[in-house]
Amino acid sequence: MTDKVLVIGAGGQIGTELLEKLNEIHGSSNVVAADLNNSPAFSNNPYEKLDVLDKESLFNVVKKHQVNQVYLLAALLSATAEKNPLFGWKLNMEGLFNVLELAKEKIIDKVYWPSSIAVFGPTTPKVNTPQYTVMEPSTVYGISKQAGERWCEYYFNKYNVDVRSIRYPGLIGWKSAPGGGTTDYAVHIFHEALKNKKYECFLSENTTLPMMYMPDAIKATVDIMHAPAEQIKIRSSYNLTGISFNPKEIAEEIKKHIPDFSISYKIDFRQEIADSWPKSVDDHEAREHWGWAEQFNLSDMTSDMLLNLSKIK
Ligand code: NAD
Ligand code: AKB
Repeated sequence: MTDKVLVIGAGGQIGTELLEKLNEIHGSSNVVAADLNNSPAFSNNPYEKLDVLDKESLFNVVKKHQVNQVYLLAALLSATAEKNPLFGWKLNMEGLFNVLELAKEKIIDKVYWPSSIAVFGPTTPKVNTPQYTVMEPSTVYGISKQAGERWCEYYFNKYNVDVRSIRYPGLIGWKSAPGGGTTDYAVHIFHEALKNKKYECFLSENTTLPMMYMPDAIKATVDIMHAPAEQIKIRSSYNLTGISFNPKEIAEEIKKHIPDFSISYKIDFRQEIADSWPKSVDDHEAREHWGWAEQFNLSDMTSDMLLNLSKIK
């Protein structure tokens, strides 16, 4: 049977790029893009205007297109959720429940839902953070992701729901804009370097965080979704790592291409969020269970970002 895939939140930073890859795999007519608003990124796909909080409309879209797999990307990210905690909790949790319930009722048979390094908190070991460790997130976003992970595992154990998840680090890509996270600086810095040769960073120079280039994140996403079910041994969410760096290090890397680029610092509320997250994570379970391996290091990513952004600027 041909898979019919629904991507909810398809117009966001990840959805825009994931859609391209899913179109290659399934054919664009089998990939339905859903979001609050239409986007040129969906021009090849069937589009549904959908609020994931509207359970009935979600059900109708799934039935109309005979969807059997859902990628749920709609969420408030860390910085945005801190500004609106109750709505952040509502969207991130109720959206997930609405999709998990469809899988529980066997209306769909597979779910992808991303978690984040935000599940970790100030009491978590910061270097090479293990898969299983102290998790006391201090942001509403992190609390919602940690609760979401627990519910994913619960639905798998109790209802045999085939739900798969990755704890993405901060993602960096040139095809789409970031959506309100703490790691967004690592995308903005490239745009500003090409446009103005300078960047004012909202995190301090030594704030090291786990990061990943978007092609690696998209590869991980489709790999975990296409792995045989028995290889997915963790049904909460997998640690996943690509590169760890801080603003000073990425600025140095950009200077190799744009020698007169300069960075300055004006710290804001996102520093506290970043300080609560790991510097690096240990992802050996993902590597062993379903063969995860990243392709891009900091130098490869920087060259590729600057090359592609300079073509479209
Ligand atoms: P984004 O903010 O760029 O995109 C989210 C999309 O969801 C937007 O297009 C938005 O319009 C849509 N949306 C919002 N509310 C909706 C609703 N009620 N119904 C339908 N659509 C709605 O986010 P992203 O960066 O693409 O992240 C996608 C997922 O990946 C989120 O769960 C996020 O927590 C997770 N994640 C992202 C990163 C990252 O660095 N981008 C890192 C870790 C985890
Ligand atoms: C954010 O900064 O909120 C996201 C994330 C790491 O979850 N990029």
